[in-house]
Parts: sequence; structure tokens; C-alpha cells
Amino acid sequence: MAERERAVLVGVATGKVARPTVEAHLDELAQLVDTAGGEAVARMVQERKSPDPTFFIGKGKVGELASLAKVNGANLVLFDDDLTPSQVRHLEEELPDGVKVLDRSGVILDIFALRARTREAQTQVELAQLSYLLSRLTRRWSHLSRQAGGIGTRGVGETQLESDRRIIRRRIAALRGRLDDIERERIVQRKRRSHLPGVALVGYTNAGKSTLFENLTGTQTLVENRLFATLDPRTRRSEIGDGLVVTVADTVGFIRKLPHHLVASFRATLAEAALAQVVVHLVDASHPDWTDHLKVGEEVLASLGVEPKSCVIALNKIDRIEGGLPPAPPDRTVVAISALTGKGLDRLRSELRLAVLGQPGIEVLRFPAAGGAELQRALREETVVARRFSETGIELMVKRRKGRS
Ligand SMILES: Nc1nc2c(ncn2[C@@H]2O[C@H](COP(=O)(O)OP(=O)(O)OP(=O)(O)O)[C@@H](O)[C@H]2O)c(=O)[nH]1
Ligand SMILES: [Mg+2]
Repeated sequence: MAERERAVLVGVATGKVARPTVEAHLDELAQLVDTAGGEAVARMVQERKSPDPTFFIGKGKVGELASLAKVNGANLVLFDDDLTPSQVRHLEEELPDGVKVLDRSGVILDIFALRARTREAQTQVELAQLSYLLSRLTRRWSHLSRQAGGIGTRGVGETQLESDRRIIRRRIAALRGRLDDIERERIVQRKRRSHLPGVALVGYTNAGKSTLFENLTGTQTLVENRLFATLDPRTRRSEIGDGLVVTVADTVGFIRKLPHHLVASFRATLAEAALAQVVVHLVDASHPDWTDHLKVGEEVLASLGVEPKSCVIALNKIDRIEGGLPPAPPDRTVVAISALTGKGLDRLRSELRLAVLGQPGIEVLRFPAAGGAELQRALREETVVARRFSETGIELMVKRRKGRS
């Protein structure tokens, strides 16, 4: 999306999705437009039983949409739901000249393309864009081959599209190979620091992950009141009390209707979360839709194979909540915090200590205060993640690698 594009947002309320929900989704879409460098200038919501196969909205509404775009000087019409290539084409035919039609997935892809900085993120974005393109080409191709009945025409179109698809497929294969290399490097790096237990910060975009990361690790990173501020996750050491040192990983945020091409290519980044010993699932508890955000996060985590019981839920931004805290899910470890003011972080750290030390593979070795050769040997041979001095002596928390006793 180019600078200062002016967008009309369109949502459809069906039997399944009520109007207020659609409005909330459009609020979020407006924020996505802002992140992409554009501006939402008008919106339209239609209630209908199911989407129209040709235009997604009703034929009559298309005329209304055309004048709405014209009056507001819009050059973009943005649907909250995924459109088929033929719906895009039909809509663009009916709208004023120069008005582009895009869907939520397209905007998210644009944002990721705009903001990716590292080689890994850029490769993942290009892979996602090409997969998106390929699925469209395939569909358009079948459409064309049905239409082009004249002798010769079909062959020509087919050859052109076939070669386009071949080029894209070859590029996709090359990118996959490159991603594999990057992933291998990442595993080597992880092994180098793997003696430390890992804590991953995950959650809906704008929940405050990077703010918490800064607060826990004392490093500066990009914190912005924007969706998808972080695309290049980082990992740093942090002492979480009692001498226990962990690595903390900031991650890419979740969002509802994340295009599946993106989910697939960001799996590697999110795998950081799956490999962490403890996952902190951050939620902006001051957001009216925070329970939805929690649900979206839990779904993504489940798809990554992260066990709910290895998650600590952190209800963030409590400094913005007046009165009581919202009711949290039962049977889960829940901590109320403010990543900004630091409130509740001591409690979070102590929950993290409990979670880390409760992990399989962590053992506590006790030595008399004088220590001696036994202690020296343990310090030399074991992977010590924390040490504690008590009245009776010295305790070492050691991590035993799999396959060693
Ligand atoms: N009032 C308040 N604001 C907060 C708190 N934590 C984060 N914020 C604000 O929320 C906004 C988003 O914070 P980030 O840390 O960038 O959020 P994020 O989860 O990393 O977001 P993405 O990287 O975009 O997924 C910023 O404006 C922060 O200053 C908090 O505890 N209280
Ligand atoms: Mg961030």
C-alpha cells in the first residue's frame, strides 16, 4: 500500500457474525491501514445471510460503495474478509477508475513486506507473497481455460500461465531452501545458549510484548502503539531472581484472520515459542476484545503444539483499568501486570521461577557452605542455571540434558 492511500472499509455481518463484532473488526482493519501508511476515510457494513458469490456484498450495495469511494476521494476499497480473485475483478469493474480492491490478508502481507528487516523475515514475506500469488494464478488459469474456447487461444494462455507458474514455483523452492539454511543457523545459535532455560513472550499484536521484553531484559527495542511493530524477534538474557538466568524471546504478534500463507512461513519464528520451557501469553486486558485476543492466541499456540499448562497468562496494561480486574480463565496461572509501570512484574518473575524450576530436567544440588571438591566438580561439570546461598549451605539449580543421568 503506497503512502497516504485513502481507503473505504467494508464489512459484512452475517447470521454468524453480529454487527458490533463487524464494527470492532473494522476498527482493527483501520489500524492495519494506518500501520501500512494509509488512511481509512469511510466505512460500510452490510447485513446479509451469506456473502454474494459475484461481489461479496449485494449488487445494490456495490453502487453505494462506488459513490462512497467517489465522495471521499478514496483510491482503495478494503474488505475485512478474504475475496476470491473473480470477486476482486468484478468489484473493480463496477468501481470508479483507479480504485483498487484489496482484502485484509493483502494488507497484512503489505505490512509484513514493509516492515521486514532481517534476511529471515524478508525471505518469509516473499515466500508468503508468492504462495498468495500462485493460488490466484492457479484459479485465474482455470477460469481462463474455461472461457477461452477459440482454437489456439487456450494453448497460448496455458503456455504463458504454465511458465509463470513454473518460474514462481522455482523461486518458492529456492526461498524454502534459503529458509532451511537460516533455520539451521538458528538451531546452532540456540544450541550455543541452550544451557539457559527459555521464556517466550507471545500474544496478540500490540499487547505489550516488546515493552515487557525491555522491562525484563533492560534492552531497548521497538515499542509502538501500532499493530505489528515487531517482525524480527529478539532474544536476550534476563535474571528473574534467586540467581536464575533465562533467555527471553520477543515474538511476532498474532491477529485474527492471519493469512495462512503467513502463518505457514512464520512458523519457524513462532517455533521459538514452541521450544521455550515457559510461554508467557500476554493479553492487553484494557482492550474491549481482550477475551477474543486470548482465544486467537490460544488457537495459534495449540496449532504449534504448545501445552496450555506451560503457559503463564499475563493480563497486561492494568494501569489503564479502573475498578476490578476482568475475570480470567480458571485452572490457569494468571498474573496481572503493567509492563509499562513495572507493576506485578515481581509476581510474574516468581511465577516464571516456579515454572522453570518445575520443568523436567532441572535439579537442585545441595552442598555445605564450605563447598569443597564436590561443589567444585559440580560447578565444572554441570550446567548451572542458578545458585542460591542459604543458611545451611549452597544450592545449585542444574539443567540435565536429555540422555544424561
Ligand atoms: N498503559 C500501558 N500501555 C502499555 C503497557 N504495555 C505496553 N503498552 C503500550 O502498548 C503499545 C504496544 O506495545 P508493544 O510493546 O509495542 O506491543 P507488542 O505486543 O510488542 O506489539 P507488536 O510488536 O506490534 O505485536 C505501546 O504504545 C506501549 O507503550 C502497559 O502496561 N500499560
Ligand atoms: Mg513488539
